Amino acid sequence: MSNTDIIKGIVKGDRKAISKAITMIEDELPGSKELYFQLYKMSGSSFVIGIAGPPGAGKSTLVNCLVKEFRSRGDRVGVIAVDPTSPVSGGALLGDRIRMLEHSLDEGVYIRSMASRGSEGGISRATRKAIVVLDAAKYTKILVETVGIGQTELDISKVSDLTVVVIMPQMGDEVQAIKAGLMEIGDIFVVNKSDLEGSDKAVLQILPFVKEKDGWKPPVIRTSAKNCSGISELAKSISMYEEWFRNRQQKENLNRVVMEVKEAVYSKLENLINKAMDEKDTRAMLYKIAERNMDPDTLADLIIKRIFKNF
Ligand SMILES: Nc1nc2c(ncn2[C@@H]2O[C@H](COP(=O)(O)OP(=O)(O)O)[C@@H](O)[C@H]2O)c(=O)[nH]1
Ligand SMILES: [Mg+2]
Repeated sequence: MSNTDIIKGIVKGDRKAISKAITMIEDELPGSKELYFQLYKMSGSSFVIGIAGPPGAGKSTLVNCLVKEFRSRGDRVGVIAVDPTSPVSGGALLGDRIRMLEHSLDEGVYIRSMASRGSEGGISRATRKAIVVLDAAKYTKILVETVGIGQTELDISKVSDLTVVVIMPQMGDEVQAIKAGLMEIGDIFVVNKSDLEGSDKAVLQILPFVKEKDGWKPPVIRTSAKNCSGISELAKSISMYEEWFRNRQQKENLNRVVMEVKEAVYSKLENLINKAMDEKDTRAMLYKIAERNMDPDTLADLIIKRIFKNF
C-alpha cells in the first residue's frame, strides 16, 4: 500500500488503512516520516481522553460504556489500549477482547492495542503518533486506556487533553498513600463499582485531595460500569471540560507544541544514547571505567561527539 493509498483509505475511514499507517509509523518503516507529516497536517480536531487507574478498577468496562455513549451522540470513537503485554493484566485481556468484539462491525469505532516500549521514551511517543493517525481519520473522541501501572499510568496525562482517574470503593483507605501521582493528573475522578459498598466513603476520601487548576475543579463522579450507570453524567462532565479546554487551548497551543517538540528531542536522543551505549567499543570503555582506567566524563564526551557526527 503506497502512502497515497493509505491516506485515501484513512480519509474514507477504512480501518485497514488506519492500522497500516499506525504500524508503519510505529516501526519507522520507509516512507513513514512523510506519511506522518501528511497525517499530522490533517489532524488537530479530536479530543483525547486518557483513562488511568489501578488494574481492576473497571477502566476497560467504563471505556466500553463511553464508546456506546459517544457513538449515540454521533461521535466517531478511537480506543488505544496501552501495554497489553503487562503480566498484571493477563487475565483482564480476554474480557477486553470480548468487549472489543462488540464494536467490530461498527466502522465508527477503531480499537488498537499498543505495547509500551520502555527504552524508547515510554508510551508517549508511539501513543502520541497513533493518536495523530486516529485524529487524521476524524475520530472525534479518542480514548486511551493504560493497563500498565506506575509511570506508564502517569504518562497518559501527557498525551491526553483530559485525564479521567478511575478508582473503586475498596481502595478508599489507600487513596492518600498510593494515589498521590494519580490525584495530580486527574481532571475528572470516577468512583466506579458504586453498586458495591463504600462508594460514598470513597468519594468523601477523595474530595479533600481534588485541587482546582486554572478555574477547573475536577468533579468526582460515581459510576457502575457493569451496567453503564452514571455514564451520561460522566459524559456531561467530559463535555464541560472539553469546552473549558478548547477555550484555554487557543492560549496554550504554543506551550503544548514546545512540550511536544522537547519530548520528541529527548526521546530521539535517548534512542541514540542507548544505541551508542550498545556499541562494542563503548562496552570496552565501560570496562575501563569500571577498572578506573578511564573516567565517565571522558566517555560521555566521546559518545556525544559520535552521536552528533552520525546524526
Ligand atoms: N461490581 C462491579 N464490577 C465491575 C464494574 N465495572 C467493572 N467491573 C468488573 O471489574 C473487573 C475488572 O474490570 P476491567 O474493566 O477489566 O478493569 P480494568 O483493569 O481497570 O480495565 C471485571 O470483572 C469487571 O466486570 C462495576 O461497576 N461494578
Ligand atoms: Mg483494562
